Amino acid sequence: MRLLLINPRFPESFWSYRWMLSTIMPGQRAINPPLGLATLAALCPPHWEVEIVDENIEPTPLFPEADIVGVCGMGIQFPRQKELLSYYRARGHYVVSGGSYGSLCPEQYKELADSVVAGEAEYIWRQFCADFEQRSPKPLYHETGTVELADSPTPRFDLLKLERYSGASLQFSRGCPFRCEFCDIIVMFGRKPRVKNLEQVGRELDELRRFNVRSAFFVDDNLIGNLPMARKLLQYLKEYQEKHNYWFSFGTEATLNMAQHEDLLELFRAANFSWVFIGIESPDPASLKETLKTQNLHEDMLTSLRRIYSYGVDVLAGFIIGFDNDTLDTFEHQYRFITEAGIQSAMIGLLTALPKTPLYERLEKEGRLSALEHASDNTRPGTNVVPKGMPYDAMIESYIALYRRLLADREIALRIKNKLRHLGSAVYRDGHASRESQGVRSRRGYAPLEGLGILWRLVRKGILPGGPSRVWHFLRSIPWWMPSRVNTAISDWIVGLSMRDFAQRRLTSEPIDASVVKLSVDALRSAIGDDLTRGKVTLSLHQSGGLDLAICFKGSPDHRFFKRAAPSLERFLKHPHASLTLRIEAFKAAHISQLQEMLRKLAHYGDRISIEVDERLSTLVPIDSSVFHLVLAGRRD
Ligand code: B12
Ligand code: SF4
Repeated sequence: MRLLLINPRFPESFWSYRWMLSTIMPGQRAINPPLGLATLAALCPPHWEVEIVDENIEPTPLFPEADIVGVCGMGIQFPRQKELLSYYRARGHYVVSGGSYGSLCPEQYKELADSVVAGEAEYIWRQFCADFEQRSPKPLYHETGTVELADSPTPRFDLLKLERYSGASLQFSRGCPFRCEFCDIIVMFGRKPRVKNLEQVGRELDELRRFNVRSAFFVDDNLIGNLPMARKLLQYLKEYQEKHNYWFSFGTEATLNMAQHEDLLELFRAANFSWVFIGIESPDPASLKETLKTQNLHEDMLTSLRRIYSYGVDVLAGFIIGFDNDTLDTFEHQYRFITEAGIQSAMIGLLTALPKTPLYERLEKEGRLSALEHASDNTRPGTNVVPKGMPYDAMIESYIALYRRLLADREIALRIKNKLRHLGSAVYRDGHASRESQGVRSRRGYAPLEGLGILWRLVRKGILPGGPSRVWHFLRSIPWWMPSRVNTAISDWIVGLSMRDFAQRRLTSEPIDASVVKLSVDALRSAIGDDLTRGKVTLSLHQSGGLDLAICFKGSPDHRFFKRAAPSLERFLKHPHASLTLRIEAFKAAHISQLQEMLRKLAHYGDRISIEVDERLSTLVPIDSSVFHLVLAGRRD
């Protein structure tokens, strides 16, 4: 049996870190690989041939040789997941849906997939495989109980192209004991954390070492959800690291109450956790109480954060604005907190109600869910929640303004300073051993030449283009006298500038300047005028939410078309609300390299470029669907 598993392309969101990946880390295409698919692959019968395609790092195959195509997806991927399911289904493949959103809302997939796999797959996927081999697969496999994680296999890391990601992931536990009102995790995985045994973890780490992975992310919902087991894990990891010369740098997600357990923090440090993602959500205790995030109320949150820092563990954090208790003043409170805490990677989102959560149910009863906005991305200037304490439009404006404010050069530098003041030494930070572990050779981090390359690209493509003011803030934020902290400051600049690039392009309410658009479209018309008059190419402009320019190749254009069109198209796409649709109905093989050259120039705007290639031409004109939105025509041969 041949199974193809696909992770659909993500639209850009906070965690895409697009600028960082495309500018500073050439070769890396995404932050993390799809661990769910690697786990699913390991659950298949051994005689099945399995392939994993992650459309975020490689194109999806248009004519795969597969009996079954399985497509996963978070809510944010749902539109692309639907396209992929319907394309492969129309081509005669048996299609199966699974993953995060399908686990939360299986009913959405009823018409889209031949079989819907909802929930943890360890038991039900094995059942599906057996049924499929017996030619009697069912339309729905729904895990309504929970899975013993001892029954979860070592993921098939060998099927992932790990070198194209910033790090790899593994999982120790599922579930979280808390009950935050907005959370879908406890709806999907329950409030009783379940864990793998330590031998399983050891096997997974051995596998990752085999693939030369140094940076590993425990994707647990809350690594310390089961405190006694978390202690055992950390002790185990500490010993593992000692035995393997501190091979790994770890990161994870955990709750802020980790700061209440100094023995635990010491273990985090000893096991070489360099960062932890924490849901801080709000500096306002009333908002935290409202959303039942009571685990953040043990003490002053800055004190907790600084204690975590003091163990050499950096903090990435999530923040939410839009609780009923929040007003427009909340934006100022959040700004002050994030700045004082020195949190560079601050994922700030507007309160969003995910289906099936207690928040969703409450707001539905109160008639406060807006049908206009979908709830899949928490980091966009919009939400499906009708706020109570402030007008919607003012909230959106303040949200955009908060990001802009936090991402000014001065602010990035200030946060670095505020953090470094409290950041203790890690066992290994940036290749420098702390006193306790002197003498043990560090094997993590970048080789000196690689590190220099990163710094060089940051300075050339990130710092210098910001002019003298950015250069000044950069220089004053680097603790040159503390070499072990220099890399932390450099990473924070990379993160800050990447978020800034994201916010500038994605978090904007800037109206389209019609005259600028007209200029670039007129320039395009005159550059390709001959092809237009000969009817080889048609051009039209449509206004909906933004502006879409549609170009259709009806005949083969002049070979100079592509070179001439590229500069005006680039100018047009500079506007964040502008998009381009290319429809290729006719094409000459001789023009492929010119088309590719034009697309290479436009790749930066790839997520706003849709390309539709007539099916007869799809092998002649290959389009990289990991860069552009490749429109998939769902036709049968
Ligand atoms: C790791 C992680 C990430 C990583 C890696 C993402 C990736 N490439 O997979 C990063 C940090 C990049 C990330 C980013 C985002 N994430 Co995220 N992420 C997670 C996290 C913590 C763990 C996912 C994981 O790997 N689990 C381990 C595997 C083994 O379990 P699993 O995925 O559940 O898979 C099981 C089953 O679902 C099933 N299965 C999985 N796939 C398939 C496919 C088929 C065909 C079948 C049959 C079965 C099946 O089998 C597996 C074994 O049981 C989850 C929380 C969670 N617990 O799910 C959030 C989560 C998935 N993320 C979420 C969100 C919102 C995002 C972002 C949009 C956030 C943002 N605003 O930027 C971005 C989008 C991605 C991007 N821009 O890159 C939401 C999704 C909400 C939803 N229900 O749709 C979650 C649930 C967190 C939350 N509650 O807020 N994320
Ligand atoms: S702490 Fe995090 S995972 Fe746990 S219930 Fe709250 S939001 Fe969900």
